[in-house]
Amino acid sequence: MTIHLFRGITCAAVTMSLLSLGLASCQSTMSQPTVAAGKASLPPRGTTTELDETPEQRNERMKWWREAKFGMFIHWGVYSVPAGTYDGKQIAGIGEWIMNRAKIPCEVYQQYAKVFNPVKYDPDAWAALAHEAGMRYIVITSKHHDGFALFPTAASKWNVVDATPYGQDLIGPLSTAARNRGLHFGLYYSQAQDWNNPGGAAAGGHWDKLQDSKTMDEYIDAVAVPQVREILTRYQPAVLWWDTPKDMNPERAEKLRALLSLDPGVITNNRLGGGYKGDTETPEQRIPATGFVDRDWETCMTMNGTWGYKSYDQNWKSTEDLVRKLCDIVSKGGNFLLNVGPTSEGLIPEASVERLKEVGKWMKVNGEAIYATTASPFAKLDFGRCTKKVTDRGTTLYLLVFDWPKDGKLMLPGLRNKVATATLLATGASLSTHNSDAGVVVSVPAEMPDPIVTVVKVELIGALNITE
Ligand code: JFZ
Repeated sequence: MTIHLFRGITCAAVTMSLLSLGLASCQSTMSQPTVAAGKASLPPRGTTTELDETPEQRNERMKWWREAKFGMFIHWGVYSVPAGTYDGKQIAGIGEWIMNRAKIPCEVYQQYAKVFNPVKYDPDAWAALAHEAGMRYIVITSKHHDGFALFPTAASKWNVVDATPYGQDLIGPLSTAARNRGLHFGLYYSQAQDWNNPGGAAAGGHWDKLQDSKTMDEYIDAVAVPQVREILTRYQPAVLWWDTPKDMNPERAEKLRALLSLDPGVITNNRLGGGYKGDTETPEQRIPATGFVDRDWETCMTMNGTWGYKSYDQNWKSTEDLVRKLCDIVSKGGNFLLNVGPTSEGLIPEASVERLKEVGKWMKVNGEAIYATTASPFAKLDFGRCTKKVTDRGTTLYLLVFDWPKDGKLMLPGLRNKVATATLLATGASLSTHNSDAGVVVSVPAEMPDPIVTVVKVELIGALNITE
């Protein structure tokens, strides 16, 4: 029996045995089956893309996201109240998992909502900060694994309006503020794990009998489906970021996927489960060695060691590290979704604010080398990374220099094009170049002008020509 996959790949035997286990998935390595022979009851597979889009329509839908390159992830919820400490003990691991890690009973955890009162929340200040950092989109947790909805919902009382003294929608005002700043606005939604709404999945299994008082299918029908319908219709997010498909299956996933038509153009990630691939790969806390073939991708990462706020995590990455990570990711064709974890008062930690402003200073000068660029044409460069822009007129390379050359020469190995102009992007100062047997050599000043990353812009004549 053969299963035909998208892009003409087949993976018959493996998929078949997984299907019979109810675990249909060739997840990480291959595309998903459209129709499994003899399994007519399976729902149709694929994203909205794979089902009813031409490649041109898909390119059009993905355009803003591919050009944006840099976004802000926001993990915010009731877990910012314990902020990493429960029962007098610092709980190891990421802050938003504290309920699961410490096996806090639902009734106890729900008390935190009674003191979740983010009176200092200023959605316009958050949007302004993202904008100042050079970010082009925001993705915020509308509901994380603790099941707490940051928006009003008819599907559960466990939400900001019904369960907190603050009593107001947190999502709508940020959606408005982001759009007013010209940012795209996306929502994260934990569709599978939900530790407070009965029947939701829990990594490691349930620890409170309330969690077992309904089935997962009841949870999907009573909570996840209505809430996803609410957020898609009310906020029309540009991104819907699913997470941890624990215990998802094709039937459950299809109920959620079917809602995407409520929000035309929405971009989804690969974490819905049930065999759906979505639009984007989501390497987490790491930058892949190379990009993905034929897949859009986005690295999400924390600035310290946690997504949700932990009062005592001061393990911050440096500005230089963050800028270089952005350069590394973009040179491989990906996007960078960089996280902040606001406090229960509604403040983004000062260490994050400082770094984002510094990243923004670099982006203001060098953003041209980041936005709307595509991946480096070179397998390896001794000095750092590279991005490119290809137009009808020619090709522009942006050399992202991490290690300033001692001999004053940047080598572009195997490059055969003539160079029209080479300049320091920051100042426009022109640089001399020559073509050697080994490739193009760009001569640079003795001192590194920008120790974070110095960008050299190289405009080439004609179509890119690289031979090793
Ligand atoms: C998930 C969440 O559990 C976590 O709290 C946070 O929201 C993060 C962005 O996403 O954690 C994951 C999800 C996927 C992987 C690892 C951690 N993964 O694919 O390796």
